[in-house]
Amino acid sequence: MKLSAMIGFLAALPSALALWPIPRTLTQGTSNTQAALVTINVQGNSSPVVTSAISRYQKLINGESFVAPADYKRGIVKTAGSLSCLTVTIKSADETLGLHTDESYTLDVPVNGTATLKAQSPYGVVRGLETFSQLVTGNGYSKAILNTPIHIEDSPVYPHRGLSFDTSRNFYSVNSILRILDAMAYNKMNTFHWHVVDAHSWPIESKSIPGLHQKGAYSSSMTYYYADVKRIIQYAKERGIRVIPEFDVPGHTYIVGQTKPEIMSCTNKLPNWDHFAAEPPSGQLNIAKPESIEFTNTIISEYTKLFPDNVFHLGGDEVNRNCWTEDPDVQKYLAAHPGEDVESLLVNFYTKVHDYLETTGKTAYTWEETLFHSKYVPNNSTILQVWIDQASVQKAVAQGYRVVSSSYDAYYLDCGHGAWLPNWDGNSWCDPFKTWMHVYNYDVAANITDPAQKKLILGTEVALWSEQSDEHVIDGRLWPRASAMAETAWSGKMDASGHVRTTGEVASRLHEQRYRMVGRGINAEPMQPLWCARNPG
Ligand code: CP6
Repeated sequence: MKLSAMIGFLAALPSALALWPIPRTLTQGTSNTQAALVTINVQGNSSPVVTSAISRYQKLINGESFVAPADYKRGIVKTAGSLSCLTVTIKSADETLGLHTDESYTLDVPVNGTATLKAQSPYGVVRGLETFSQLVTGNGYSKAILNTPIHIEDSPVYPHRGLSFDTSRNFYSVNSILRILDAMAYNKMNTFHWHVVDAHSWPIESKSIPGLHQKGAYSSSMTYYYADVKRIIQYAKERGIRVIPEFDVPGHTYIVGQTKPEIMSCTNKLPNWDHFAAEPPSGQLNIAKPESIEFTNTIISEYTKLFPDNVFHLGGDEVNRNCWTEDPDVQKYLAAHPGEDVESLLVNFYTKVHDYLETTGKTAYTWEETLFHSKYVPNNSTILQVWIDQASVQKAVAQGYRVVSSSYDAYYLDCGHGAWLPNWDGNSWCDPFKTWMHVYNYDVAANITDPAQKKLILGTEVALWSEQSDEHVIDGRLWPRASAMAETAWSGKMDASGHVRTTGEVASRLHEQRYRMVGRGINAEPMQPLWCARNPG
């Protein structure tokens, strides 16, 4: 084609909008608009998050090379107007991030002239700019927004759209974590639940007990120092993502014994580790010792200051009673204290550390076992993270708790990659692989009809346990399967007319989102042969 023939025309552009997650309401026209160079500016109030988002999306839009593959075969697209400017306005410059954060936005793209993005908060701007960037499509010569005029009103169905991420079993560089945060923002996810420590390593600097990272990190280069943590939190904030840290107690704590052996029970029992723990190496804080509570409170005191989010995760998963009933120190303690037993010790432990957390002004977040597998009754502001099954979601909301679901059957993205140490025989407890369709089909609200109980569902979190992943494989392990959850958590299961979206209906849109992520540097897995996209229908 001659250059002169291209003026006013764009070849091979898509005819359907490829937005992911799909906005709550969207109306579109039949024109197309050139968007070769769009300048984004703010009218009125601004904020550092808005400024940062604008410079990021300005670069992304101007550099956008995304070509929706579904349209490789489509013909010439005529443009009826052009867009040179996007004007952003916010009502409030409040940048605190939390469950209350207003992420809503309204976006108007006319056939010709100036587009407008209006939001209540800086984070609505972050979400709206992502949507705007997804509207811009290129063909290698030029860029356009199709199906103008467009009017979008959008806001999330659930306030908590997360990723649980384990940096203990294997280490992830800071850069790889930043890349995950980028990809989360591309999918409008807003919560990075950082399962930072576990039995295998303690990769985060501790200023109050330096032995923890000095002896517990895989190496000094595999350590998140305070400056690294602050960088991750700031980077996340600029993308509207909260960072909620987890310090898992009293189980999953073998590594603490490298520094504080005197507060441990059942450390590294071999060969019958599975009598004592869900996973080797075994080891739990000795709950008969007040020093275990002191240790935990020291950790809470230190890290509630480092992490600004008002929610703090205290773990509580997969506690094993044998670890304590067979511990000579625990036995000695119980013999000297008639009327007490392992259950009362555990209630005492949870009561003391949760009460201490409350004095810091933070809300407790905890795995479901803290409620269901102990006699402890968390106070009613506690958020429960469910992982076992849908019945747990129902039980938790029936008891009045706010809940986030990471149901392993739907959301454990580590599963299905072959057995490892505990199961070299090939019988992995974590199989099978969860396909994006399986992820998409999960409904966190299934079987919950009472509106008051429904309101207690804060959202969902995919989980990536890292026994068999590290930064070299993480992109494909997460994407596009986490994107599938992201849409169900932002857009909900149903469209405006009450129709439950099917995987068949959304597949091509997700496929395009996958190509968009690849274009932006995320090595997401392909969903099907490229041939399918070139031969739609
Ligand atoms: N580590 C921790 C894990 C798991 C949990 N907690 C886990 C359990 C079962 C499966 C996958 C992961 N590896 N700390 C459970 C919350 Cl199938």
